[in-house]
Amino acid sequence: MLQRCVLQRILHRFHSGGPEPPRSLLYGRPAALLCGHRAASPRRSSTGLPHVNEQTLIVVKPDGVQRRLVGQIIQRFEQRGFKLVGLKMLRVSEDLLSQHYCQLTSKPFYPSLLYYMTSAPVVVMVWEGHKVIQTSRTMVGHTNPAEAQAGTVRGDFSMHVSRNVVHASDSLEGAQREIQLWFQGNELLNWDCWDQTITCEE
Ligand code: IDP
Ligand code: MG
Repeated sequence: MLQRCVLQRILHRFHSGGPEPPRSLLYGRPAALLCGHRAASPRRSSTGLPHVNEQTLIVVKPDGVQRRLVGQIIQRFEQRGFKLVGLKMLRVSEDLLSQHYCQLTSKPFYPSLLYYMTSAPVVVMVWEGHKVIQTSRTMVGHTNPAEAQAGTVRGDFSMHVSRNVVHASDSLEGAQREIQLWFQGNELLNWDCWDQTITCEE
């Protein structure tokens, strides 16, 4: 009930063209975006909701960037309700990539994977939300696009395992390790989505 009242006040202010709602209206806290070093999970966001702030690493691989799929991939995570807390484009070094794929170094395809991933820019992101790691893996689909379900990123946009468009962390430990590998703490933004109480139960 209290949530409904708060939402009605916010919506009323939006529709009446008023100023943006301060966070104090929503959460009884100061209106500010907070920066700082963050662990992937578990931790509390500034909303105090511990269960919605799991984080995962998503990388749009070189084929995804070259095929201009970045926007469509971001859109899928946004429309699902997840919150973007980190985003950058870079040409990844062999050093970083070898750490990222440290479990695959003995695989026969590893040299070509390394070459391909370092051959052109990637877009790397950290997404946050309730069960984001598991949900992202489902959204991304099977490693081999030939086996990926239609409706998944790989099932919709790719056909070969060596060019499967996107990376998603596969576990909590993996996500924590990968986020720390790709991002400095101050590159992640701790901010509150005003729709958080609509997309997730407190
Ligand atoms: P994942 O990306 O679904 O987590 P992993 O087994 O961790 O799959 O493999 C990492 C990446 O290595 C894959 O996304 C894919 O780009 C590449 N890869 C995996 N298996 C093969 C293969 O058999 N041939 C070529 N590339 C592969
Ligand atoms: Mg993997």
